[in-house]
Amino acid sequence: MADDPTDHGDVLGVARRTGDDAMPRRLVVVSNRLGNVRDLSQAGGLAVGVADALAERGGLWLGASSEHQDSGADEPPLIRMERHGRIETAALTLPREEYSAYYNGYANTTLWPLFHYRLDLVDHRQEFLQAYRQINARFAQALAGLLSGNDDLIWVQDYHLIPLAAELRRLGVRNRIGFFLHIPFPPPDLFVATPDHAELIENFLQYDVVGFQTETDVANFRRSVHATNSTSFDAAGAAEANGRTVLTKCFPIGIDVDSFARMASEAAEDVQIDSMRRQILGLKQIIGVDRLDYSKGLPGRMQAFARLLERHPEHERAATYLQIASPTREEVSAYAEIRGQLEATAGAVNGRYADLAWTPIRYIHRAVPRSRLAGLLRASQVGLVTPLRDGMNLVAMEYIAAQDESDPGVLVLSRFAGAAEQLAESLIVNPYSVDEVADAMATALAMPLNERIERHGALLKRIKRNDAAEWRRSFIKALADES
Ligand code: ADQ
Repeated sequence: MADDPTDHGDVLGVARRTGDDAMPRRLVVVSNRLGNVRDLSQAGGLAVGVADALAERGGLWLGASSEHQDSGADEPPLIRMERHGRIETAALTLPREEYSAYYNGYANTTLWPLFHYRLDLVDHRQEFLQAYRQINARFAQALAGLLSGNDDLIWVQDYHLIPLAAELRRLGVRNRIGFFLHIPFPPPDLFVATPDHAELIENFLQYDVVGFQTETDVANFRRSVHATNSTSFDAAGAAEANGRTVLTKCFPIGIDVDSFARMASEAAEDVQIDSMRRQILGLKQIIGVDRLDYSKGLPGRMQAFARLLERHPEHERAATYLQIASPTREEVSAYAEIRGQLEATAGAVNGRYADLAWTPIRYIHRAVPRSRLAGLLRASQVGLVTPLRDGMNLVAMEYIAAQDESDPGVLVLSRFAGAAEQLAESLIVNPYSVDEVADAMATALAMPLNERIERHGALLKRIKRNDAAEWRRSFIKALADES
């Protein structure tokens, strides 16, 4: 995508045809927050994928407004409508405290850690659950009034909105409703540890299609449904529930490979200067790009870099590690803790190894414009993606897309990222083993050109086949029941 915020004709203005029918059914996407459709240059994969799906068919995008109501929770939500080319957006203004208990509370202190296998961080509070139910009911009420008929296809995004279909059904909505979970689904033994598991499963079963990132997540979900209420799935992944057939399936999300590759090859001047400086000094760069989230395994990654220097001292003053971590969910206490831990680890490693000419770890705690990010990924010889658990991880794919095909870098990838299911030619590591990650970095830094080209070629082919367009087409096809 073009970096110029005024240039959004590609995404918003042009009616790209899906080729399947002349009058596609209207698509209605619902997500917790609306992407900034005026400037998608700052948006990650999800916002771009959703905007492209809407631009292709035309449609409506409903999400919470960044402005909140201060007064009584009984006021009906205000809806602000805007049109951007073929996309209509509806921004819901919701009560501030209730929104916080739903978003910081149930979504990010109950569901996020639970679904990332972190029972130790889960906080169950009745007021969080109440707010979660209430905000979903408000979304449903608003959406019911915006539907143009039974033909609209409703596509709900992510864990914030699991009860939305149940709320819509209660209001008499009979449309096809699909749900896509962007994060992992835990195994049944972990899932049933939440007191609300039966309610969550009932809510999932109100959809027509429930999509996941990986086959592991699909299997975990089906087993959890069975463990909760004995419902079984047939060979095609369908089950009968509430008088409706629910299809469960894996739809791996991807990126727009060509546009990211284009951005990477048009790197900003300061990125080029930085990379020339490193070339002159003979320094190789290892890069990590993440939201600052405990699921991303960042402290372990920094420890692994320190271990690389211990076990492979030839990389002292020859390798540098750049970590870009954007601030996120700062109101949630576990996020403040991870930030402190990371700053302390970076400081300790630099304190031990740095000298006047070499800073081992460069740590940037802010969001970076996507075009610059693409350039930095291209200028790095190793991409380090080592989450402890991740739904997919788009940075892994962005790293591959950004590389120079004639001299590509090497991806080191956690086996616990959903992306590992398809990116087998990367160096797959166990992020809980500091030694293993350190050794993989050493292998990547020393890998000969022919092996790098071979691995990269295979990975590039894979991410082109499973790209963002394929993700949205296959989901919408299942949702429209066109298969
Ligand atoms: P996230 O947990 O946000 O997404 P990820 O898939 O890596 O994780 O997507 C992050 C996006 O934000 C990428 O496009 C990345 O480039 C961008 N980004 C990250 N740090 C940035 C920074 N400092 N500056 C600018 N941009 C930055 C959730 C799930 C994932 C799943 C996605 C999509 O947790 O597992 O892959 O949704 O489904």
